[in-house]
Amino acid sequence: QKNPHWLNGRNTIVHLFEWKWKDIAMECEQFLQYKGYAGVQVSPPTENIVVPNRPWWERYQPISYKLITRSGNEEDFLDMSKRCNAVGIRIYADVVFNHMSREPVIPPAIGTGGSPADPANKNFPGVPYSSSDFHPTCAINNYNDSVNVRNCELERLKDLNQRKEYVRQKVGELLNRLVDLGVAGFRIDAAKHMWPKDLEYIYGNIKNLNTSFGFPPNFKPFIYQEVIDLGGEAVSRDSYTGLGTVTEFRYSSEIGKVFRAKEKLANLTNWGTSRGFLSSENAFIFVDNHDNQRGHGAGGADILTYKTPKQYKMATAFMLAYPYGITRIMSSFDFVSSDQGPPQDQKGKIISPSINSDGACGNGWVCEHRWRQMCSMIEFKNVVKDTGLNNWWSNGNQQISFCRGRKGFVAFTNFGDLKQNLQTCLPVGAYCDIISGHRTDDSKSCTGKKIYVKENGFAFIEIGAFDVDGVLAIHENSKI
Ligand code: ARE
Ligand code: CA
Repeated sequence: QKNPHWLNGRNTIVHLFEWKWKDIAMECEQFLQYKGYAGVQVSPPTENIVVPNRPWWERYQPISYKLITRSGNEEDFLDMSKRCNAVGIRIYADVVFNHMSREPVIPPAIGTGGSPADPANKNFPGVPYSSSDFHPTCAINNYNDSVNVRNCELERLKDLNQRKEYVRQKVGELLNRLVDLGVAGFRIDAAKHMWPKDLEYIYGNIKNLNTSFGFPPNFKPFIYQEVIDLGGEAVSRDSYTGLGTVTEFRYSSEIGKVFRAKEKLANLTNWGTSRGFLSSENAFIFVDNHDNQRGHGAGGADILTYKTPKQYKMATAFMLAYPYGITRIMSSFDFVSSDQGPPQDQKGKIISPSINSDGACGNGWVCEHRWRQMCSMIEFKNVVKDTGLNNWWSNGNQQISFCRGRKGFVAFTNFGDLKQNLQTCLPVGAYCDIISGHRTDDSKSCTGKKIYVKENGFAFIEIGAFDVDGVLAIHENSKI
């Protein structure tokens, strides 16, 4: 349950937040498979309440377990799963089973699949669930009380009782149907608000992955549990690492601080577990997620997002260059207000991303996963697989570099011009910097910076303080 089942030569999950299933299938076939990505996290596929103006967070208020949302229906989901798995891209479903929706501000409650519900009376005929399937109403108001956190309502969302056999059965049916549809694993929403022993029971009843989607027999679904734990609360991430991997929000918070220059890059010799993060095989890591990119989750103003592109690309490059954790990249729609939902037409249908001639997205989608710098570092991570980190250098302040075995080299400056002769650990020759450009198809020239590595592995590395990107990377496949 800690193995994300990535194919060889693939890494990183892209969260195609609010994308429609049809568009994800296209993106798998036309882009992700060629760039070395490993999988896609999809938005909650279960029927959710329709909230006026369609804020993004309506999808975290289930009305039923029917697979009908603005992203598509069950047939669309199966088509996406078949097409993505056929090109080696795994699908991870964001599943919300801590709770159902809250009573709507304007009754009646209606779901994206047309199902009625009466949340105020904890009645969800679309499942069906009735009030006996929920905890008694109380509000989560004390994160120092682990019972309050599990048995009361997050944001007044009706809190299911996963101790009940019937609830476990309905959740199990949902998860197993998604396995039938070819998913490789699950993001467990609000895992912190469910008892580990209930989750253990539920996970234990999920069937093995579906071999007709290319999974070997007896593979268990990959589990990554959303547990926000920056320390100082009653519920700890350590209660969940026995069941599956856990989102390491301290990573997201710390990496934002560092690349906002609130800390010296030179201090990054102390990273990973030595900085108090989870062990690498338990740590599901990201620079930002759909909550904290808009102030809904943990990490506050330190979180880096597409809105500060230079720092965001440096932080993402560092995350992908450094051998730690299971990595995810956020792919957003452009937003101004934190409640704003995805681009939609007058009838409330989600508008598909357009793909411009330069490969960037339009129609209000940011597509960070398509940015050259992100894709280059995904390739870098694939090239340096199974190497360690060696030859760390720093100027004692905001300039660092390191090697990955003898296969890759990366350098950063977060202040001032970097102009140094540095050990790249690579064999002698000329290499293209994959951040400022790329190697041409004929492997004969570079569209960006060119680096000459001498016999002794040293090269003159230059990153101007005001270059577009504050990072430079070369690897054995960017040699000309
Ligand atoms: C929305 C409105 C609320 C309204 C509610 C019901 O914003 O005002 O009362 O609807 O109508 C998302 C949004 C919420 C939204 C919810 C339901 O973020 O704003 O409520 O959908 O529509 C805690 C949980 C953590 C959770 C975060 C948001 O521990 O699990 O809060 N994150 C997941 C998802 C969210 C989603 C939900 C859960 C609900 O990623 O997208 O909410 O399904 C400290 C604590 C953390 C706490 C954090 C933020 O860091 O340690 O535990 O996270 O504060 O409160
Ligand atoms: Ca709960």
